[in-house]
Amino acid sequence: MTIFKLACAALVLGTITAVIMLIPNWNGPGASTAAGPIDTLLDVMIVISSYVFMIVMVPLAYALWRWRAKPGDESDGEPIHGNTRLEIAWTAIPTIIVLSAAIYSWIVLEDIEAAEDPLPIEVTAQQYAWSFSYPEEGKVAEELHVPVGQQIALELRTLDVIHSFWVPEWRIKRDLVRQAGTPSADIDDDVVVTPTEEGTFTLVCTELCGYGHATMRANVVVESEEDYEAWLAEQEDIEEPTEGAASAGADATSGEEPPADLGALESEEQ
Ligand SMILES: [Cu+2]
Repeated sequence: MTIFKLACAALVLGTITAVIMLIPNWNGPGASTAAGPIDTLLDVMIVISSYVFMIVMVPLAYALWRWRAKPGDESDGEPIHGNTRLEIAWTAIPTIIVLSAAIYSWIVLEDIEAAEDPLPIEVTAQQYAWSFSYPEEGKVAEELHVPVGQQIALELRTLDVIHSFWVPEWRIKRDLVRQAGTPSADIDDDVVVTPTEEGTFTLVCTELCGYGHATMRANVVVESEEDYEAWLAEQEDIEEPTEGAASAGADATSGEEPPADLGALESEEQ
């Protein structure tokens, strides 16, 4: 009977916790096709976590109250032998919960990252700035402009330390990791995203990358196809790296050569 009452208490308190925790809009406004599925995923995780939390806390609180030592009682507790059935249960149930959550997350990620003829844009990070190049149009820019409703594939790469690409409204966050032995190739795949709202957003570096990390931001402008085309036409052309002596500008955008002081940049971080 006690177990039944505890279970009921855990379910009621778990429900109350879940309802309260679902009230805040934790992720803020969404502005891409990924926002809906990601926010639903978070809500499901919040509900699961609320019940798990109360299923642990209610019996713990009950045990602390019910079996606390009487004042002046210095004796040892009774020896307790293992309970095989209970141990199997508390191993199997969390395994099922975690595996189910992992499979659900995997399905959501596969879904939001499914590419259908996206517009390729190269994103280059270095301490402490972002730059963007549009290989199909041969343009480079310091702001990221994209047409609304167009799926884009962002090819992320870093010229020095690890950075992380985050546009909160797009629900996209991905580390940029330099592959050992290559100048700038990123070990990760492209990030695919379809912006659904026009406006100006902020690209934030969300991996602590050095003393200038907090300033490592860039404007992201989502606009109509016409505005995007007009803006792109005004941007600089991609410089072709000259044989043997690529200019600093080409380094930052093409990533063909590491900056000459790359070693110095990296040692600063250690
Ligand atoms: Cu950073």
